[in-house]
Amino acid sequence: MRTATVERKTKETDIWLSLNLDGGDVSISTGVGFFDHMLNSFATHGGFGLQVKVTGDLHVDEHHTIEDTGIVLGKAFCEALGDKGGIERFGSFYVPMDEALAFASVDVSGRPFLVFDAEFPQARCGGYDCAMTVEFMRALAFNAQITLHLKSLYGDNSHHITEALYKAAAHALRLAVKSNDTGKPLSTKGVL
Ligand SMILES: [Mn+2]
Repeated sequence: MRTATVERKTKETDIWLSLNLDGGDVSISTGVGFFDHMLNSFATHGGFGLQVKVTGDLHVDEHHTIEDTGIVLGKAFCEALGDKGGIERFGSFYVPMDEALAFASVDVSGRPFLVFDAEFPQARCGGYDCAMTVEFMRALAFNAQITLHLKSLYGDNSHHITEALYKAAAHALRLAVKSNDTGKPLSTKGVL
């Protein structure tokens, strides 16, 4: 079973998250409506089972809630992937959303890295600061121990640009974590 359940409690956030790489129920509650929308899209398009319950310090702002959810989701990916054996390892995907186009490329490498190149014409999507997308994706990549490249090629609407980025990341991850039935890490080193 490629699953993980991770709990993390700090003075800023209290998070419970359950991930199944091979699908299952999707149930998201973070207290930030647009972020729930993004995580729902991420899980649905990635084909992941994902249940998330977050109680964060939203009286401050949404920063800790979103970044810490990225940390916990990344830890869940890392745990669910185990020794990273028997998967395709690489995945890349373009997602258009109306006028916006986003690209994502993933290597389940064991070497955490994020390259993020996107501009957002509007600063916010509802209660979500668009500056949080890079924070979430960095937390996800570093804690999952993956290399993640994300690029917005163009777009006029921050909701479309952000959603295309989350969906592109989801599809790239879906391809990368797909089972290849070898049971072994895809590496000349033999270990990832
Ligand atoms: Mn939308």
